[in-house]
Amino acid sequence: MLDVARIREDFPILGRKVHGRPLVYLDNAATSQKPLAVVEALVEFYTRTNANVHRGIHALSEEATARFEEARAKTGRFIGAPKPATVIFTRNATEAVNLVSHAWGRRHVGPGDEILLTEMEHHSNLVPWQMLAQAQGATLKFIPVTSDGQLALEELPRLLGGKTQLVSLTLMSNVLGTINPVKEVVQQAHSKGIPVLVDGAQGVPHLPVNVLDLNCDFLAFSAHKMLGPTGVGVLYAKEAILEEMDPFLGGGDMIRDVWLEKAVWNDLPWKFEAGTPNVADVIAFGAAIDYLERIGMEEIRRHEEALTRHAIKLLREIEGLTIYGPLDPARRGAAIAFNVNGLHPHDLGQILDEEGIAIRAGHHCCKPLMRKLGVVAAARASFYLYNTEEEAELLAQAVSKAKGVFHVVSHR
Ligand code: 7TS
Repeated sequence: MLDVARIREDFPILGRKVHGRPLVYLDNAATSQKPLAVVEALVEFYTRTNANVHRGIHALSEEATARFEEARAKTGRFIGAPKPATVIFTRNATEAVNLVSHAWGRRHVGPGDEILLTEMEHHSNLVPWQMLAQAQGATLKFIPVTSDGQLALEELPRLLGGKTQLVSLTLMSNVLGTINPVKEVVQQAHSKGIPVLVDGAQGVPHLPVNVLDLNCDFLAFSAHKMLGPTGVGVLYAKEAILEEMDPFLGGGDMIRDVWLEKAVWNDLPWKFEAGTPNVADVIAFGAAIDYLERIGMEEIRRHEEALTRHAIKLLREIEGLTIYGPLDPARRGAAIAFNVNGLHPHDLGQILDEEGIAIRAGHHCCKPLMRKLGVVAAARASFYLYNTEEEAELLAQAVSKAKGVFHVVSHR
């Protein structure tokens, strides 16, 4: 069992009030809050160590470089990567996917080729492939989503054709909460020699993830959704793939040697990190990983599964409320999207905000999925390690109350 009361003490923001009410932060799928250890790592870096990396021979630069590379090693260990050099820092998960669509995609995807995605992808794992397909004359295919928010896996053998160059799918949906059977998808794709990119933006913060176990070829995720600062993303890829890939961006740090007419590339991972990286935030991300590891991802998953069970049970008791995605907490994460009959999710979000409850309302950057669900928007409550059962109860009470209020207002 997580000692949630103790954990909450590490997150000063959770003690603040919003509109005079204690904050109930349920927008973790958008971004998580940060523990003091992460904030302190930032302050410590800027007050003691600040210097550029991989350059100076002076003490500060050497220290900054060592701590930056230490954070890379930690990140690699956290996801079970065989070598730190297979971990590339980007700005966010979105940039990690774009890195692959440019640097790998332009070489491997040609006219008539296919890229297989799913109908539940975030725009970050959809639009980059649309751009690539358009540039290269390729086609996108999609694993359908069933009415209960799961992938129609029986379609996979048919969809993995001779022209498929890549499969790219999310580990966990940011709308449906669905945890996808990525390992199974990887096995089927690999049996046909097709590599797989996993969008781990929602999965990595909430589930134990091991890239060797998944056997995925690429994994993209963002630090800010897992207690780390904004401005740091990660691309993991198999070493052989990275070695063979051309760089994405050109500039300082990514070169071994440069002449006026040409350049040769640096070793991994720096070949993919042009320009001054986000040194301070990467180091603070290391502190976030330490924090998550101290608590344990298995424990976090167990806590969230129990919270999800509780929240779904309470929300289902509200008449006219529809939850999207699987209802079984074992098959899903703690991002719960829903709609209430006769109540626009934006209005609901606003009413909940007045109660100090932060949720997200909108299309959640999944417009095609919204169309599939037959809605333009949904409300979404998303939980993390510091959320409590009482907060799930406050959410359900506030939704019931909002329904009552709105019913009265709309019938005046
Ligand atoms: N993939 C998934 C599955 C996501 O949920 C998100 C962000 C991204 C990729 C992109 O992450 P970024 O850090 O590059 O922006 N999802 C959300 C969300 O659900 N609400 O706000 C951001």
